[in-house]
Amino acid sequence: MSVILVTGGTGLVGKAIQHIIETEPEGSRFGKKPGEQWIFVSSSEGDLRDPEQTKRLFEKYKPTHVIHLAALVGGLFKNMKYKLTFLRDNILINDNVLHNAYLSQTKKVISCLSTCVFPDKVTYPLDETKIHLGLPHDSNFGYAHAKRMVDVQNHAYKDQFGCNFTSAIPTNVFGPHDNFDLEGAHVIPGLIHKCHIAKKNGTPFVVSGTGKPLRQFIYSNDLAKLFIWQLREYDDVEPVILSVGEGEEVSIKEVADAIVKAMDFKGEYTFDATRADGQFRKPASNKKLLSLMGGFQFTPFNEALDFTVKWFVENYDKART
Ligand code: NAP
Ligand code: GFB
Repeated sequence: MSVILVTGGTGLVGKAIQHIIETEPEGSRFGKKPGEQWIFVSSSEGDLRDPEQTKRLFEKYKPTHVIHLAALVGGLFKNMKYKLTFLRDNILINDNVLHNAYLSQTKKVISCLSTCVFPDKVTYPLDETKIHLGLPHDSNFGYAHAKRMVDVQNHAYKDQFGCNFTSAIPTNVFGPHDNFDLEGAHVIPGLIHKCHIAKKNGTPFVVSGTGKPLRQFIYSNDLAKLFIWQLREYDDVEPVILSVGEGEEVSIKEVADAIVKAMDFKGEYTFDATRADGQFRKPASNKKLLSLMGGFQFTPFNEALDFTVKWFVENYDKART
């Protein structure tokens, strides 16, 4: 019997993993396996910044495996505003989860980093060997340092206690059940929400920044399959980048144009260049992932975006806005 605890299980990525586990054929590569119990928890079951609540969560579920997603998460503007909070909350969460996994002899933990942890000044493409080769972009140095520390912790737990702790490095993620809150959201949910408001009120759709920065975006349901693969088939302490290919980089303007098209927005559409652009680009290589998996079919960006826009409009009343 395996008990797989997914911390942060009610968020964008957690909900996608739950969807894949519940919809893929049982026993298939990305489906639930016989004898597996999957548990998806939010902070209502325990604030993981608190050691006692974390201890009680592990005592309650006694997980054999953990996919550790729980984190204080946000887009560029929220990260710029709350650097200490992102640093401290995420350090607390990660230390409590990893130490309780060690104490309760959890067989395996996959923790979640992000491509924003990479140095801002380093040769491209970004790959798993470059995480610690320089400072991250200033816009999210709090979050980035907390996330980088997980890689350090994983190596330390392995060296001293032989723990099987590893990590995933997703690129920017989007999909249903995202956080669409205008102030804290990442770019795609933020712009979908903004465009929805502009269309409803007949007001301008204003994109922050110049629109020039480049990003790679992975659809949450694709990322979910990659996490399930990593849980089942990858047991090395070194992280794996979970991303679409370098060739899939798109500009923020291309993203905004795609949102305008997907929402059939006909109103005024402008850019506010007085707002920050953040990191210009962070092109990550998925060569290691594809060589280990033997290939993977990513959902085309526009198809995933159309589905996400449709989900948001249909679930506006219950979405996180
Ligand atoms: P999300 O939608 O904001 O969900 C965050 C999850 O973490 C929620 O279930 C939340 O539960 C939980 N959580 C937050 N603070 C907690 C606390 N103190 N104690 C317990 N649970 C807590 O985030 P997401 O986008 O799914 O991100 C999941 C993981 O992917 C994170 O580790 C993030 O760093 C990483 N990631 C995300 C992206 C992206 O573009 N979204 C990119 C790269 C990496 P409540 O709702 O109850 O607070
Ligand atoms: O997803 P995002 O907020 O974060 O994207 P990062 C920021 C880029 O989108 C900047 C532009 O170039 C912004 O100028 N943008 C345009 C907007 N309009 C908007 C908008 O309405 N909202 C937002 N948020 N951006 C994040 C890190 O960096 O990457 C997180 O801060 C995390 O920690 C995430 O790692 C994956 O891609 O810049």
